[in-house]
Amino acid sequence: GVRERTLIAVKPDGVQRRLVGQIMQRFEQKGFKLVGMKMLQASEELLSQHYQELRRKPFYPSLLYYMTSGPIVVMVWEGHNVVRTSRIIVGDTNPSEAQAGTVRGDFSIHISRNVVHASDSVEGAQREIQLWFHRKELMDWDCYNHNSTYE
Ligand code: YYY
Ligand code: MG
Repeated sequence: GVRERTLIAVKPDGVQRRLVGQIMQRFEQKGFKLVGMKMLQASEELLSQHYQELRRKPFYPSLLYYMTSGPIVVMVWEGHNVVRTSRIIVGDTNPSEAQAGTVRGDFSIHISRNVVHASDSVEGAQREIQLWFHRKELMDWDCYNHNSTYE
């Protein structure tokens, strides 16, 4: 439905490189609705829950070190098929494989510094949104031009 939500995060490298605005613009111009956003320094505790499926991967320690190295910007975007479409906007995990026109394809070179996070399933998105946001931090608001975006 049009109320599907996903978690997008600009990682420390993206913040350092001042890419927050350009990344947000891609979701706004597509027509998705921003329903939550904050800047924070992520704790290892939170990140270990966020990346719980990757705990045994060889790159996991360096991933956590990098993700705690500076502030990140976490956002919740809402709209029809937003989880799947966001993965397309963000591009392949490995920037060498990411198409030009995607965030990772346009702004990154190496998998360990791929600028942005996007939830990979509707269930995963729900889990991640609950992890990063309190319910009251998510705004329920009506977009005045909803009918220009949806039937
Ligand atoms: O969902 P996505 O971020 O595209 O990839 P994941 O497989 O969930 O891995 C999370 C994160 O881990 C990835 O964005 C970069 C990092 N990573 C890595 O540094 N090296 C790998 N071989 C695989 C993933
Ligand atoms: Mg993932």
